[in-house]
Amino acid sequence: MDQVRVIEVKQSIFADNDRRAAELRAELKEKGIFLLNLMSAPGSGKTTTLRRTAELLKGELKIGVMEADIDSDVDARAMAETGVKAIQLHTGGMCHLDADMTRQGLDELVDGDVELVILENVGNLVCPAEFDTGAVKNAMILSVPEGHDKPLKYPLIFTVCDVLLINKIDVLPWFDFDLEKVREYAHMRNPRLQIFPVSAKTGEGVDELLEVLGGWLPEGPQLFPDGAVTDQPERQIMAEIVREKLLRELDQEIPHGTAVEVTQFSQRDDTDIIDCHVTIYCEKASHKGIIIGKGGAMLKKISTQARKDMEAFMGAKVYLETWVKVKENWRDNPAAIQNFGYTED
Ligand SMILES: Nc1nc2c(ncn2[C@@H]2O[C@H](COP(=O)(O)OP(=O)(O)OP(=O)(O)O)[C@@H](O)[C@H]2O)c(=O)[nH]1
Ligand SMILES: [Mg+2]
Repeated sequence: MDQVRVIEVKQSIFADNDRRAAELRAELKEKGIFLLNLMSAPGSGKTTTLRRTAELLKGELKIGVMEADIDSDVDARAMAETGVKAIQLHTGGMCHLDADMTRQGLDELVDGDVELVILENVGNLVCPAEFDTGAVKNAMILSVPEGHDKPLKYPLIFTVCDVLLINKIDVLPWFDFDLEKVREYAHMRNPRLQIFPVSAKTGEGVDELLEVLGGWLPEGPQLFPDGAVTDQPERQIMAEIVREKLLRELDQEIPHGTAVEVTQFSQRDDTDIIDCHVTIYCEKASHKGIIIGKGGAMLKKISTQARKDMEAFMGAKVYLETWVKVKENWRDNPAAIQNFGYTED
């Protein structure tokens, strides 16, 4: 894309930014637009994280991104490459965005078909934290090379955020960065802060972040009656998805003898999130160990792959919990076979 729109935003002449931010938040709620404000020091990985998020979510959600900077359109161009709507906001030298500046950007970006807007605030750990933008949630990134002492030195930004991403964990081996210490210091500032170690470069940890984001978004269309259990065919398809992943990963080690039972499949009240609980049955304790894998790695891999397919099939966020149990000789037991949804042929 050759052109991205650059909007020169003007700081509010009104002193009461908090009130104007609250008004903007209420208007966005009415329109069904979720605004997320992302803050961090320069270079900690905001744009890289947003690019990865946009790639993963763009088929599911209508996303818009506002890139704020004192100059250049580098970030908006990078975002536009992912195919999401992106505009660049120039702050005229200001090191933050206020609610009116955010509103000016939204007026240019939103033309009625955006559900999630992410604002990449100007890169620094001080000024952006002092101005409410009108966002529903605030997230921040601290990257490994910046050091684990930052919650001690820049307290406010950790206090106003809902989520902290510890980015660039792929370079942890080369830095004296202590994940436990940063958790401790950040929670001293804000005990409610949700903390996610991620690598925007490799994608590690990004799924967990997307789950939180999905939980925040306004209600989508109701998929089932509240708390209701869905039709059997959908449960069966969920079981088949898990079984397919099992076979793909472990066909050599466990050729036969696994069954998959969906023990819960329901929609959470007032959300479009589906809770899906699955038990994988195998015939031997040694098979259970193989399915779970070293440190749970194999089960995590299977569950992650299955969850993605389930979400694509259902068009909704799925919280998948998976257990593995040994049920010796279940294939000789007709009741068990029927219970797992298999026919005896
Ligand atoms: N190793 C590693 N590098 C990363 C990661 N995320 C981002 N980077 C690199 O860090 C540099 C800065 O990333 P950006 O995404 O531009 O950071 P930013 O926070 O948007 O920067 P500003 O917009 O300038 O404030 C780039 O060279 C990225 O490739 C990561 O997870 N691991
Ligand atoms: Mg950037």
